[in-house]
Amino acid sequence: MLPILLTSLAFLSVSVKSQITIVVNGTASHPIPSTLWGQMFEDISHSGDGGLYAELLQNRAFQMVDTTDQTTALNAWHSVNGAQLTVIEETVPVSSALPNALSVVIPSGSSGQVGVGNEGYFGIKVNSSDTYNASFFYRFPVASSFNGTATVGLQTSTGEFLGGINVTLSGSQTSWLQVNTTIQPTITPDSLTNNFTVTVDGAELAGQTINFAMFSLFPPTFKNRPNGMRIDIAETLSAMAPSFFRLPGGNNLEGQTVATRWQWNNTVGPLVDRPGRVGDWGYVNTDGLGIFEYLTWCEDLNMQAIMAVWSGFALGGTSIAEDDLGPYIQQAIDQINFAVGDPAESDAAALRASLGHPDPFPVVHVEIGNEDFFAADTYTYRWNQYITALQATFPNLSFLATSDTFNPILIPNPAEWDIHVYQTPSWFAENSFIYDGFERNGTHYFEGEYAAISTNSNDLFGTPADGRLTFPTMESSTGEAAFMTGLERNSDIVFAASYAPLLNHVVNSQWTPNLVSFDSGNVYPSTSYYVQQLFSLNRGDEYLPSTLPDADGTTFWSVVRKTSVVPNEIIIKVVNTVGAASNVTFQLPFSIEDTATVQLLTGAETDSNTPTAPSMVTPQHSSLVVGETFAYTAPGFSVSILTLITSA
Ligand code: LX5
Repeated sequence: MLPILLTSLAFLSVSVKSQITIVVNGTASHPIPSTLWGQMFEDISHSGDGGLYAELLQNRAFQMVDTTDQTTALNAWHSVNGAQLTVIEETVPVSSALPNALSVVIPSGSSGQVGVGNEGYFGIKVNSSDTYNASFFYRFPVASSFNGTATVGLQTSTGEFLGGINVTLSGSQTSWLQVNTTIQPTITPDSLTNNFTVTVDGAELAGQTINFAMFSLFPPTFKNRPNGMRIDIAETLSAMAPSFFRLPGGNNLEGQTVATRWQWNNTVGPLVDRPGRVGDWGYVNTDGLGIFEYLTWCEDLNMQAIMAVWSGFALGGTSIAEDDLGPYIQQAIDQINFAVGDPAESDAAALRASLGHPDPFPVVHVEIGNEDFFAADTYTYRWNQYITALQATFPNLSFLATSDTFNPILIPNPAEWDIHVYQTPSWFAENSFIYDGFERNGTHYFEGEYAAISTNSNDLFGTPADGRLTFPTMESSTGEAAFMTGLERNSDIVFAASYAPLLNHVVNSQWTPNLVSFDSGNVYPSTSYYVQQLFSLNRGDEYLPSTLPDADGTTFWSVVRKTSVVPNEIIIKVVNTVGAASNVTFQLPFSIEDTATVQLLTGAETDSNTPTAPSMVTPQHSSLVVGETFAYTAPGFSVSILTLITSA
């Protein structure tokens, strides 16, 4: 009977699950760069203003608004109890950077609290355990004998008072005066629909006008930094242990016009001196999150900055002519000097020192532009001029080109390239070997932006309809993970990689999917966030070659050794990009302890973390009995991190 039984069992094993045997090599092929996993940032979908940057008031200084269009100029502001609001071009502006002010007329016959309210960035989270720092500038354009108070507070959208404080206002104050105070709410409302208000006694001030400028409201910030970051988003990003932070963009570096490009020197110093700019994603950037805040953030998370400089091309199509690049290259030199220069040698570096940071910031890689394949014809001379000047001025820095690799040919030949790809999940799995074929000629690569952005069945690039994702799914996240095993295998030439975009406000987004979504009170890490986090928190110092995955297959893996711990750890990442489980057997050339830890992210193809199901898919921890040869079943649509301990 036995032969028949064995035959039938053998049949069963073949038809049910494929068996992949993976032989691991004990000799490392190359060290893995410490910068491999990091984050790409730009102010898109309110990633900065209304997101990571903790300012709670939207349109806080009426920057870049057209006073002939009051509806837009008053965006996020509303009248309280009949006050007449007008955004005006002030005859006596609070600063040359902020020409506009809010004129508040208290109508004759007013009574009760009258004034202004701000709804925040699509809501304001109010927490009675938090103390809020509020400020504004005011002046009476016509002096009056008024001596009284204004109430600075937080209210629900239905007018329930959540907390506030009275501050002194004087009618004799005809020049600008800044008021700084704190608000300690006594109530934590369930709703995020709350308002910041500044009101006065309508009867006392009936018929009078007060001008306001540069409002601001901050909750507690990450590391309690003034003008700092929103704690919950900052902590979510920090929990990825990123090694670099690309800033300030992406498209948002470039401007639609030369005049609206991002300019480092407009983003530094007192907030009242920052004009802001019309960003590239449909909203005004306050530039309260400026170069100093960006670079301080990098230090706070122990990250290198991959900092971009404007490269002479604006997205509206303008390239600066070859003979006119000088001032823009000088601005780039000043920007880099602000970050890393010697205060004794450079005014920009001296400015950094004057802000309390005499030492250089951690900048090693500087990117010349963004996606300059859109203007490849002029990038040839723009690259040549920028790199010639910058390399001579900063010989210790590395510079990245952003056009298509080797097309056009750039002189001098770039040592580093920033490559971007947005594709389908299957594209990422099918192209996990893309770097295996790259020549090893000393050139290094930054996979600066990548994400699976649609389904396979309705992909962006084919038919039928556009299957664009709103949030990552386990299909898209495992496609990215398959690609990342390739990046890790090729980390001898890939020195950095980052998913993009990093953040989006779910109420106002210009791009989906994103790594981390949020609203004004909650953060929603996606399935792709957990993939990025699993790779970043489970790094090795050196890569161990193994049996290569089938480039056309559906199961992918990478094996790294962590030599920075004793005993060394062997970290195996196994990715299954389809719904059927995948059986793998590992054969190791060294002895290991008999129990390994497993971190498993798995779910159904369309499983997704969303505001209504924020933790549908999160990493689960378990253990696995292992040996020099051991089997593992990778569930459908999964990323598994197997951590083994070597033994003597
Ligand atoms: C992409 C590429 C989304 C943006 C660009 C970045 O991350 O800002 O660098 O925009 S795109 O695809 O419209 O050009």
